[in-house]
Amino acid sequence: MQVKVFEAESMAAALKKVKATFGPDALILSTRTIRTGPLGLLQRPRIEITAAIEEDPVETAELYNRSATKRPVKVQSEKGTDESIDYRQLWRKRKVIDPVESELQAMDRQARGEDITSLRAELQELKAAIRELNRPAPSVPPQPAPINTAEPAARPNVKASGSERIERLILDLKARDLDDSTAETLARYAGERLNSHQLADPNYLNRFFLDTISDLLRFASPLGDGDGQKRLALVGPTGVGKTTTIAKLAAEYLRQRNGRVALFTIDTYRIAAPEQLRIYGDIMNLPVEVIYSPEQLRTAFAAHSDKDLILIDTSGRSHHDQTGMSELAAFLGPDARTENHLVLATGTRGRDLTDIVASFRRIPLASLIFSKIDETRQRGALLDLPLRQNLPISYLTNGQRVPEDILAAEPTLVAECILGQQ
Ligand SMILES: Nc1nc2c(ncn2[C@@H]2O[C@H](COP(=O)(O)OP(=O)(O)OP(=O)(O)O)[C@@H](O)[C@H]2O)c(=O)[nH]1
Ligand SMILES: [Mg+2]
Repeated sequence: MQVKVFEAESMAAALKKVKATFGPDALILSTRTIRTGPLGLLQRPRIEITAAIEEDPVETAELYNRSATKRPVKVQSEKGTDESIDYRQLWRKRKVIDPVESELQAMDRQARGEDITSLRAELQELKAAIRELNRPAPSVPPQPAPINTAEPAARPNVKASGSERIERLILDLKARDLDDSTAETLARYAGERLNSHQLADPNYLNRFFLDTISDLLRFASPLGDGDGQKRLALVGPTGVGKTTTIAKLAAEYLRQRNGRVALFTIDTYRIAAPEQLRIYGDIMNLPVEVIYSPEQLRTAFAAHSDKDLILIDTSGRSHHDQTGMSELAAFLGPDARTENHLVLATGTRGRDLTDIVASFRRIPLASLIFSKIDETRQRGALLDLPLRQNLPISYLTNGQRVPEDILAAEPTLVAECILGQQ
């Protein structure tokens, strides 16, 4: 990755320099206003942008510059002949491996055919048991167990299960970051349903947990559902990847179907925020509306009534910021008829996640998007939080690349992520 600092007299001029050097794949890492020289504050402020790129900057910048003129771009087709397409088409033609499809192909269907379906009838019971454990969090966070002192026999509640295998299973599930009570419920469930041979067989056990976890969760696929205009808003704490995920979703939608898309942002909190979305809008040739008030949002919806999909970016809000939450509710309350997806960084601590969801419930929440799954192996929240909050998962994001690093949430994939097999 190359990182470079760009400086100019205005945000627009600085962004132009970033685009010219790094092209459309540039990542805007930070922006700030600087004053230099002996006169300090009296100097005219300049804008500094720190940007980064992972690919060949010359090639991408050249491609972008040519597309910005709206003239057809010459690209080498897969057959080796030249063909003229516009940038929007080029974007759609990017080869994106469907992770779910390739995952399904890779699965051992034979093995999955084994008959554990009778166990699924019991899952409602298990769901209820896990929800039952949704007690208010203790005021003092539990201390993590010191490494290597987790002697199963020393744990009285574990002893009650009466099986060393179950004890080990509980520890194993906890090591995968599952909440204590969820780990114990799942392990006991396995203990009740499986015979000793099955419990001793790691492959069988693995398949059992994959299927059990898959069946416990609910999934939503907002881009694929329903007729009529879709209005998807991404909300969440600061820096979790909302804007990047908006760009990924727009690209994914354009790749899948020939729909009309507009990008809105109500993130006018920081000077560079609308610019970040504008860059993505430029790249995909999509209209971008910067919205300053709930009234303007209504007007913009009316102006874009011809669009199939409107993606709405919002500013990151600390869940402690009650004023910010009220502002958000004024934009995205039930009247706005938006589907609000809460984006959460997967590595966030469990108690914080619970507090964040509680705060964002000021607006109607349709589903959860777990971002940055590539940054942590501690992914128990993918199971605990949706179960306890009774919310479906719609997407996972697994990197900074736009549009590639997004996965539609799908049962096996999510279960594998939770069990650390992805
Ligand atoms: N590793 C990793 N980084 C990501 C992912 N999604 C986004 N990022 C990075 O996280 C940083 C913040 O992303 P943004 O999309 O600007 O986050 P945001 O939620 O819009 O941030 P605010 O608008 O400031 O609240 C950027 O550097 C992104 O490239 C992901 O799935 N994995
Ligand atoms: Mg943002």
